[in-house]
Amino acid sequence: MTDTVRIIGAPTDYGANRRGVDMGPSAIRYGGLADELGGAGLTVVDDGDVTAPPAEARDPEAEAPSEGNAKFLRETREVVTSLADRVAAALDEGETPLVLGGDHSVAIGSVTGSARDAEIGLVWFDAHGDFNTPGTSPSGNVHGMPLAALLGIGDFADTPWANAAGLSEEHVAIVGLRSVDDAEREAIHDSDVTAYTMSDIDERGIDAVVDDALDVARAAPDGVHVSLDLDWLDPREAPGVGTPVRGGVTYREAHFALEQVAETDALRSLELVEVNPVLDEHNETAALATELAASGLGKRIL
Ligand code: EXY
Ligand code: MN
Ligand code: MN
Ligand code: MN
Repeated sequence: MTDTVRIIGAPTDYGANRRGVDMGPSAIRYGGLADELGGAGLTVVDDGDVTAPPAEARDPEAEAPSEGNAKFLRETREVVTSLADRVAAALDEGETPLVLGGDHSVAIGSVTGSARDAEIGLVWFDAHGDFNTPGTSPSGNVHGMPLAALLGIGDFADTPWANAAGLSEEHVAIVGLRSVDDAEREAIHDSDVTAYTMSDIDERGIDAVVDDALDVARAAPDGVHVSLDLDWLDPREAPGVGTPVRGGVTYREAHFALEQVAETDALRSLELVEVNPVLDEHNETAALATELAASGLGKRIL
């Protein structure tokens, strides 16, 4: 990665089941992001936010499922298209994009932009598989679908807006799973994605699992995008998320994992998603996100 980090906010809640995650970029900035990154010796440029009108400002028809069983897919498509352009432009400038969500559907834009004209790997830290499609989703919430969209799984096949050209299943690793729907389980098994559950972390330790995940992603020649869903952490550490699941990684495990990311020197782009300040306690999840970003981007204690 380069020493200049470009912050790009993607303030959406179209893909989530709980309102408030659209305030994530503000909360993370307010939580001290620039200071944390500056303290890590990085040059920080803040690109502001991509345009994402609040759900209330959209066509009331959009409240209903807009495409199949996927809510706000149209609106999500608009946001991820402009986000992808911003991410690709930052990379063209030799900068490291840091995307702030927003719900996890924004990853469709981050990864598509990062994979433009490049063959990249992906590490997806998450409690959830995010492997549903409009046809399998129990909720219709697109934040449960971005990995399937990026890989063109099921009804996402042949949707160029969502199918990241420079991303192959064999270069994707999911880490920390503990909430997976039946159809997602089947789709993950049918894919060439490598998936590690919390049990794998219990059994082997965070070091071995994250090392292996990074090896999977680093097999791609042009670097690694890291997508960090804050619900990867245990809700005791990260209460400000819309879909908390007990039994996640600890504060120290999360930091160690992000330090491993930095150590590989393969990071191409990073995103922090699903911080919901309405559900948070004194902005602590947002502040945690800033600390984890600094670790992933190379902060050293000594
Ligand atoms: N699997 C469930 C669904 O598809 O509705 C829950 C998804 C939650 C996704 C969160 C953000 O990672
Ligand atoms: Mn997610
Ligand atoms: Mn999640
Ligand atoms: Mn190691």
